[in-house]
Amino acid sequence: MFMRIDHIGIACNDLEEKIALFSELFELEVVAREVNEEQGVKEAMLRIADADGGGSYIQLLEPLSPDSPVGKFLAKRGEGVHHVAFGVPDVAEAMSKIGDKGVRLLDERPRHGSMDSRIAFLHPKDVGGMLTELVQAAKS
Ligand code: V0V
Ligand code: CO
Repeated sequence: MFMRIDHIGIACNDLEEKIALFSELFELEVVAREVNEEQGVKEAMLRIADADGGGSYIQLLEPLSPDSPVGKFLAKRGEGVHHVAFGVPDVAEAMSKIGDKGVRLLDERPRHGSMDSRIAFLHPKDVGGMLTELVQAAKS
């Protein structure tokens, strides 16, 4: 299956503080910011690279509430890597192919993601302990 790394999601207590840290350390540019109520996050995308099939990013995530996925993660594990997102050409097709292999899909259908992408999550327990996101980037 064609895949690339679209982004690494990092759980943060303070989004602005971590934007300052990552942009200073690695000279990354913030290319998008969004509040995603459905996912319970306030997030920022910092560009690592551009490519024809879609770029790659660090995604910094601050929870909107303690009972959201990122809020619970922070309470349990503290700040750090929260998920890895694979870029795929067609998220619905990737969901069905991976679902057929017995991996639990956390979404029945694709959801709205950062920068108008379409996203779906796979259960971490079925992917070696890694919360995995599938991303179909918006057409540019
Ligand atoms: C939980 N677990 C993880 C994990 N979160 N393992 C690895 N990475 C993570 N991030 C483990 C946890 O330690 C438990 O293992 C087990 O999975 C079940 O977790 P839980 O605490 O009982 O359950 P919840 O209620 O915390 O749910 C966990 C899941 C939930 C993964 C099901 O967080 C979820 O549905 N996430 C998908 C949505 C999401 O994360 N959205 C925020 C990013 P033990 O202790 O039983 O061994 S939004 C985003 O990326 C956007 C918008 C974008 O990219 O555009
Ligand atoms: Co993400």
